[in-house]
Amino acid sequence: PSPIRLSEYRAPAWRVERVELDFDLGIDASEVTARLRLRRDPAQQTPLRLDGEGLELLAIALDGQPLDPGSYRHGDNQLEVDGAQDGSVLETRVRLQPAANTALEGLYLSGSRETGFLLTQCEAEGFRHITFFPDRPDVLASYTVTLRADRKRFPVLLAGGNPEGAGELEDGRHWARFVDPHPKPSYLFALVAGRLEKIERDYVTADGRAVKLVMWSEANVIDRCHYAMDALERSMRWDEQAYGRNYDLDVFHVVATHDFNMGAMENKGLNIFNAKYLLADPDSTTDDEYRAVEAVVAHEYFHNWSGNRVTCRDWFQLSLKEGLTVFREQQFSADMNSPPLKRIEDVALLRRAQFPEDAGPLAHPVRPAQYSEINNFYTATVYEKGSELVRMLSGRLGTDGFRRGMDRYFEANDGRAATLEDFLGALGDANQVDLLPYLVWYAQAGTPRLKARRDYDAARREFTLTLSQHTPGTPSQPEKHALPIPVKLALFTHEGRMLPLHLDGHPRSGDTELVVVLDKAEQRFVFREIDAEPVPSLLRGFSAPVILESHDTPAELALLLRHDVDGFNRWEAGQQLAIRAYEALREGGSDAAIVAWCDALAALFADGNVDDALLAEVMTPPGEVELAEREREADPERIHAWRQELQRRLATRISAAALLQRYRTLAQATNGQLDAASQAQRRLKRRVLELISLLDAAQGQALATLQYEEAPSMTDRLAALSVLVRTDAPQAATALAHFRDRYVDNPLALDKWFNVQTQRRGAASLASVRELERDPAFTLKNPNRVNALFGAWARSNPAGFHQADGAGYRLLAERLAQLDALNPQVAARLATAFNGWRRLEPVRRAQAQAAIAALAEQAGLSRNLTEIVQSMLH
Ligand code: HT7
Ligand code: ZN
Repeated sequence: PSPIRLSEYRAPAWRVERVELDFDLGIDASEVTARLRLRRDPAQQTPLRLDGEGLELLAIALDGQPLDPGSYRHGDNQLEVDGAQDGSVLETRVRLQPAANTALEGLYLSGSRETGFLLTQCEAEGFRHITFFPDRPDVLASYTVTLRADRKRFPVLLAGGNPEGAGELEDGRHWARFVDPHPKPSYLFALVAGRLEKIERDYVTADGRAVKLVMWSEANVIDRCHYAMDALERSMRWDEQAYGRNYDLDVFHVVATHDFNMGAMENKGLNIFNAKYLLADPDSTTDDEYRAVEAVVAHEYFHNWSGNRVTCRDWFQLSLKEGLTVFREQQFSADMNSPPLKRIEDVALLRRAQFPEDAGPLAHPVRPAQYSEINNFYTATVYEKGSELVRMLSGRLGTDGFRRGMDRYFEANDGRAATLEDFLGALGDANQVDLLPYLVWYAQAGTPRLKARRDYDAARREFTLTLSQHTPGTPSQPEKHALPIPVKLALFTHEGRMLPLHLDGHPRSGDTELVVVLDKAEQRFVFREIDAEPVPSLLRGFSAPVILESHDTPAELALLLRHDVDGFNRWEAGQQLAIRAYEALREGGSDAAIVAWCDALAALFADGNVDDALLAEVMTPPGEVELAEREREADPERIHAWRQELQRRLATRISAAALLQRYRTLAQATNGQLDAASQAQRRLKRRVLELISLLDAAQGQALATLQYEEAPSMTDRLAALSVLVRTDAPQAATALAHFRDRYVDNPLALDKWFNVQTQRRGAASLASVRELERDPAFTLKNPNRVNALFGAWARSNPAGFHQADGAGYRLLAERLAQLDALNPQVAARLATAFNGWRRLEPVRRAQAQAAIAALAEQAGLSRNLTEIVQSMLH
C-alpha cells in the first residue's frame, strides 16, 4: 500500500458527534453495537467510509432502518455506506474474538481463559478493531458506553468517563454505564472487564473537584500498587502547581496488565499500564524501576491535558503530545529527585536510543512526512528528541514565558485536535516572539554536529568562540538547513572560577552563564575583558540535541570535571575525557588521556564531597552502543574488550585496596530504604563491585555471592547476580536457580532472570538465549518476556549478539518471523535492534544483511515488520 503523507492531509468529510457503544462481553466472542450520530462537512461530497478491521458484521441500520446489502460495501478494512446524511444515525453490530487476539490491539484477553480479564488498546488505530468508525484523531466525539457481562466471570466492568449507573440482568449477568463528557478521539477509548482487586484514594483538585483515584490489578499483586498511587497523587499536585492543570472527571481508574505492547496508555479516565510500570515492592523492584514507575505514572497522567484535552490533528503531529508530555515528565521527575541525575539519564538515553536512530536507516524527523504503519513511529525521535525540542523552546522563553505560552496553548486548543504550528504559535503569541524558525527542527531528521573553535587574543583581552553547524544527510533528506541552536555557556579560569561574561554587542550584565543562539552555518561570538585564556563550558545542561565537537585538551576536561557547577556538564566533561582515553587505548598512542581520565576520577573518588550517585555515573564510561556510533566499521567484541580494559585501568589507578574499602563502607550502610541517599549508595556500590571484579574476578565473585545472599533489596540482589553472570562465576548457577525458585510466580521478577542471563559474554550468550527460549516460562506471546530475552540480548549485549558467524542475526531473524505472525507491533519494534548493521565491520555487515534480507523475503509479513526491514535494507 502507498504511504500516508502529511502533505495530503484533508479534514474529515464525516465526523461523529456522539457515540453510544453497547458491549456484550465474552472471552471467545464479544458483540459490539455502535450508534454513531454523523455530521457531514458540506464542502465535501465523499461517501461515508468507516474504518474497520477483522470485524464480523452482524447487523447494520441507518436512521433506524436495516440496510439491504446493496446499500453498503464491506471490504477488508472499510465499510462504505450509501444514503447517509448530516445528522444521520448509523447503527452497526459486530462480533469480535478477544481470546484469539494475540496482537494485543483492539479488544483482547490478558492472562488465562479461566482467570484473565478483557481490556482494550486503541492507540493508534486499535478502535477500528472494535467497531466501524472514522478512526482518526481529528474526529472528536462524546461517548456513552454500556458494558454487559456475566457477573461471576466479570465482576468488575470499567470504561472511560464518569459512572452513570449499573445493575443486574437476567441469567447472572450485570451491566454498567459510563459517560464521558469530554469529546475525545477514538484512540482514547478504553474498557476493562474481569476479576480485579482495587485500592482507592480520595483526592481533591486545586479547583475543588472530589476525585476517586482507583488502581486495579489481579488480586495477588494489589499490594504492589501503593507506590504508584503515591506517584499519581504527586503528579496531580505537580501539574496543578507547575502548569495550573486540574483533573476533570469524578473518577480516575488505572489498571495493570502483564500483556501489553508498550509502557502504558493514557485512555481518558481509564489509564492502562504494563504491570512493569505500575507494580512495585522492595522485594522485587529495583531503584531504577521505582523511578520508572513514578515517571510513567506521571507521563500518562500529564497526557490528560497534553494529549487528551488537546489532542493531535493527525498522527504526524504525534510529538505534539508525546514530546511535550515527555518534557513535562522530565521536569516533574527532576523536581521529585535529583535534577542533574535526571538530566544525565535522559541525555544518556537520547544518545543510546535516538542518536543511533537518527544516524541509521530508520532516521525520520520528529514530525515525519510520511509513514506506512503509524505504530512504527512511536520512536525515540518522536518522544525523546521531541522532548528536547520543547526544552529548547522553554529555554528560549524562560520559565514564566513558557508557562504563559502553555496557558495560551491549552486555552486556545482545549477540546481540539491541534498541530505543531498551533503549539509554536501559542507559545510565540503569548510572548510576542516568532518561534516558527524552530519548525525546521521538527521537519529535519539527523543529529546536527556543532563545532566550536576558539581563539584568545591576549593583547586585546578578547576570547572568540566560532560556532558552526552541519547536519549530515539522512536517507530521505540528503540536504539540510541550518537550525537555531541555543548554546548555554560559561567560561572558567584555570583555577576553576567562572568569569563574568561581556559578550560583544550586548549590554554588560555580569552574568557568568548565558545562552547564545547559532542560527547560521557559522557565527562568531566575542567575549571582552578576559585576562587569560579561559576554559569554555559549552552546551551546559545539554541545551540542544546536537553532537558537540570541541577541541578541549584532557587537562581542560579534567578541570571542568573537577569544577563545573553545572552537574550535567561536569558529568559530560568526564564522558568526553573517557572517550579520549578510550580512543588513545584503541590507537595505542600516548597514554596522556588515559592518565588524565584515571587521575581525575581517582581524585573524585577520594574526595568525600561528591554525591554517591553522581560519582557512580561519572565513573561509568559511555556505553558500547555509543562507542560503536563513533566508528565506521565497528567490531562490537573489540569495543567491549577495549571498554573493559579502560575500566580495568581506572580500577588499577584507584587501587584494589581503596575500592575494597569503599565497598565495605557502602556494604555496611546497606539497607532496603528508598530515600535518595540509600539509592545513591546502592548505585555506587554496584559500580565499585564491578570495578573490583575487573581487577580480581574471584574476589568480585565472592563479594557478589555474599551480596546476593544478604541483599535487602532487589537492586542489590540483581547487581550481584549480574556480576556473577557477566564474570561467568562458578557461583552463578546456584544463585540463578535460587532466583528462579524465589520468583517463579512473579512474572516481572522472572523477566529479570531472563534478562540478566542474556548478558553473558560472546558465544555463551547465544547458547544462553537458545536454552532460555526452551524454558517453560518463555513464550513469544508475552511482549515483556520477549523483550527480556531477545530485546535485552540484541540491544544491551552487542558483543554477544554480534557474533562474527552471524548465528545471532539468524536466530533473531527467525524469531522475528514467528513473532510477527502473533504480534506485529512487538516484532517490528524488536527488528529495529538491527538498526546499526551498516556500520559494522565487513564480515558482520554481510552476515547481518543476509539475515535481514532472508527475513524480508518471508511471505506474509505484517505491514509493520515489512516497513522496518525494507527501510533497513534501502
Ligand atoms: N500514548 C501511548 C502510546 C502507544 C501505545 C501504548 C500501548 C500499546 C500500544 C501503543 N501504541 C502507542 C503511550 C504513551 O506514550 O503514553
Ligand atoms: Zn505518551
